[in-house]
Amino acid sequence: MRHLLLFTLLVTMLFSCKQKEEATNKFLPVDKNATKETVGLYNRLFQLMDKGIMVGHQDDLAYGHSWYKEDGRSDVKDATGDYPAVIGWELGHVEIGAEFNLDSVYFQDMKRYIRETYDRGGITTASWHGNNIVTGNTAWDCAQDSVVRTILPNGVNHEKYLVWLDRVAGFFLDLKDKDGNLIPVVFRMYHEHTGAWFWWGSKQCTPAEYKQLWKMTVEYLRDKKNVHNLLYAYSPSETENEAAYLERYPGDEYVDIVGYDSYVNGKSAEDIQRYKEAMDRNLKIVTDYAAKANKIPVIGETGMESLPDSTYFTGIVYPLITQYKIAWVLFWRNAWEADKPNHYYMPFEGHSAANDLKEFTERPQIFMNECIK
Ligand code: BMA
Repeated sequence: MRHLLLFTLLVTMLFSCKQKEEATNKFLPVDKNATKETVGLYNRLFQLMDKGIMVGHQDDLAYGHSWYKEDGRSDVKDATGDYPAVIGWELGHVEIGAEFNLDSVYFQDMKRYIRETYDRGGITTASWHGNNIVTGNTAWDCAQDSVVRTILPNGVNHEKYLVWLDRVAGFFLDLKDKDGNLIPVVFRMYHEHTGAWFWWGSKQCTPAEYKQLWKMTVEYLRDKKNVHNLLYAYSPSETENEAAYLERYPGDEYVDIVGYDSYVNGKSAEDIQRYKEAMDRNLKIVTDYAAKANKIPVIGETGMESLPDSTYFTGIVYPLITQYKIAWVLFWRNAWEADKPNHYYMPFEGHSAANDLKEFTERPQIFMNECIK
C-alpha cells in the first residue's frame, strides 16, 4: 500500500512538472531551433503581458542628456530610482564592420550593457538603421526605389549584403552570459517601413520586395548563420487600419512580436490630439492582431521630444496604454551630442517631467526592471 502511495505521488509529481513546463513554454517563436533562453523569453513575455506593461528606453545605459559612458548611470534611473525593464540598442554601422554605431556607442560596450541588463533580469531589443548599400550613405538615403531589389537573391548587391548580414549575425552570436549561453534579443529590423524615409520604405520598394527582404534576412540569420537567440519584431510607422498594417507583413511564420512606432510631432493641443488618436488606433490594431495570431504586441518606439508637456507620462501615455494588453512601451533615446540638446524623450534628474515619470513608473501596472526580476 505504501509503495502504491509513493508511486502515485511520484507519477503526480512527474505529471505536474511536465504540465508546468508545457504551460511555461506554450508559445514557440518563428525559429524552431531557438535556444532554450529565447523560447523562455518569448513565453515570459506572454506571462508578463498579463500582469503589466514594461517601460523601455533606447540606449539607456550608454549615455544620456549631457553625459556619455558613465558606468551604471541612466537618466531614467536618476529620475526614478530604477532602470527600465526593456533597453533598446541600435546596430547601425555594425554591417560595415565599424567599431561603434551611428550614435557613437562602441559595440563592445553595447555587448557589455546587454550582459548587464540580462544579469539584472532585463530585456534587450535592437533596431538596425543599416546603411544604403548602393550609395554607401546612411539608412535615410532613400532617393532610389531599387536598393531592396539589388539586395534580393540575384540582385547585384546580394552577395555583398550577405557579408553585411554576417556581421549582424556575428554581433548576436557574441552575446553570451557568464556561463557562455547566448543572450536572447528582440530584433526589430527594417522598422517604420510604411513611411518613406529609409531605403526599405514604402516608396522605396514594393510590398512583395519588402516581404522578400524580411524573409531572406530571417532565413539567412537563422538557417545559414545559426543565430538562434532572436525574436523578430515587426514595427511599421503608425497605420490607418489592419489592412494597411499588414500590407507588408511577411507572415506569421516570420514574426514573433508586432508593434508600431508613433511620436508626438510638435507640442500644440492639435499635435497631442493627433498623437492620442494615432496611438489609440494603432494600439487597437496591434493588440487585435496579436490576439488573433498569438503574437506579442508592443509599442516599438514612441515619445515627445524634450517633453514640453510635463504630464506626458501620467496624463497622455498612461490612460492610452492601460486600455490595452501590451508587453512594453519603448521611449526613444536621450541624445548625448552637444548639437542635439533638445533630442531626448525621457526626463533626466531635475527636468520638469521627472516627477511625472516617477509617478508613472510607480503605478502597479507599469513595470521597471525591479518588477520583472
Ligand atoms: C533617430 C535620431 C538620430 C539617430 C537615429 C538612430 O531617431 O535619434 O539622431 O541617429 O535615430 O538611433
